[in-house]
Amino acid sequence: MKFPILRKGLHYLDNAATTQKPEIVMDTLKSFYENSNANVHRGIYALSEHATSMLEDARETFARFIKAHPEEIIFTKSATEGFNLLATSISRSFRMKGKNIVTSEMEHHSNFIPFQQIPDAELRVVRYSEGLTPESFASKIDQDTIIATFTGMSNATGLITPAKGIIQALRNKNPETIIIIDATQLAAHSRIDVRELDADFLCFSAHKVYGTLGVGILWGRKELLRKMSPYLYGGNMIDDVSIEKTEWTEIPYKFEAGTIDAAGIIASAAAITSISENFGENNKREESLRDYALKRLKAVEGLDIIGHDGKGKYGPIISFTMDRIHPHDLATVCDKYGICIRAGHHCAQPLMKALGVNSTARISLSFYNTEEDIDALTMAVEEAKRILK
Ligand code: ALA
Repeated sequence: MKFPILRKGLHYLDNAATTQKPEIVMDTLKSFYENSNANVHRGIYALSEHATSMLEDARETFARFIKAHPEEIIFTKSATEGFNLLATSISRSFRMKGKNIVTSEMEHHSNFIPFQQIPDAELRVVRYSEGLTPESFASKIDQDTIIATFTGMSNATGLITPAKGIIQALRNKNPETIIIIDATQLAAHSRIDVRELDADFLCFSAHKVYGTLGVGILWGRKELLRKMSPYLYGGNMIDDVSIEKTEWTEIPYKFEAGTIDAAGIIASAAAITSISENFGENNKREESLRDYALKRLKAVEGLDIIGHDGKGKYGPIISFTMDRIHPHDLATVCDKYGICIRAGHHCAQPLMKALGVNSTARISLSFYNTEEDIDALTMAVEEAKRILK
């Protein structure tokens, strides 16, 4: 796979923010707009039917990627929109008064705020210090828990939650609870089988699995999706509209109001097909790069790594702080050497508060990274110490 942007001298270590795109993504986008562009599910002419069939093939590709049925795949504009869709649609469809919602302190804001903002329901939060374990989740849930939502992998620290065990514990205590998984980070680094996982909903974004910006994937159990009210109202999601009332069309289209980014979805599906070929080997490479990075960073005096301490599993994301150096200053020094790292609160302020920091520096690795990228980072970290301390 070729990644044109990865020219010599660029050390891209911010893959949790977005991954770089293989050539096939740009080629597919160009070809779609040159040869196949028409609005999908609307035209009764060959060009539109061709674009529609390409879109539905892409839906099948995403379904295969997580072992789901195509009709359970809803395209949104981001994982964030997926969580907002769920929070809004669930509260439009089920009684929320007297109910509670369980989540964790480790969530990205996109999987926290939409549920925090639901009126009438109590928010119960599993604290980071309790450990994100089946037991800690089970201790928060009761017969009134309507939603439990948590991440499969922290975007801020790389900690992987024992999602299957947590889901089993939740199901044992309340089989009716709607379980949502944030797979935004997990999707690029771990094979997902939604049936085996046994959640009800799962969201991720295409741009973090080598697809285009502006495409989100929401998987949901069809029985639940059929019961739920739409999130956005508009074109292409109705059966019949009259002045008195509107009847919705079937899933998944009921949740896809408006013109969707067919070109981006089709190009993102091409990325998924391409990465699926060597998925397991790529994940192993990411693990070995993570171990190399941990070894190099642990050797830097004054650098504190968050987690990666033998307790729990971690993906290829490493967050760290440095004695008397602000993460933003560190990121600026790194940038001078063409090293892209993220610095900040990573849209996970409750977690930052639990860790007792305002921000961290973070590297996040992809299989296309190299040991040289990590060597460049350690050199820049030492340079930052020399300049800034
Ligand atoms: N959620 C993305 C990140 O963690 C943007 O960087």
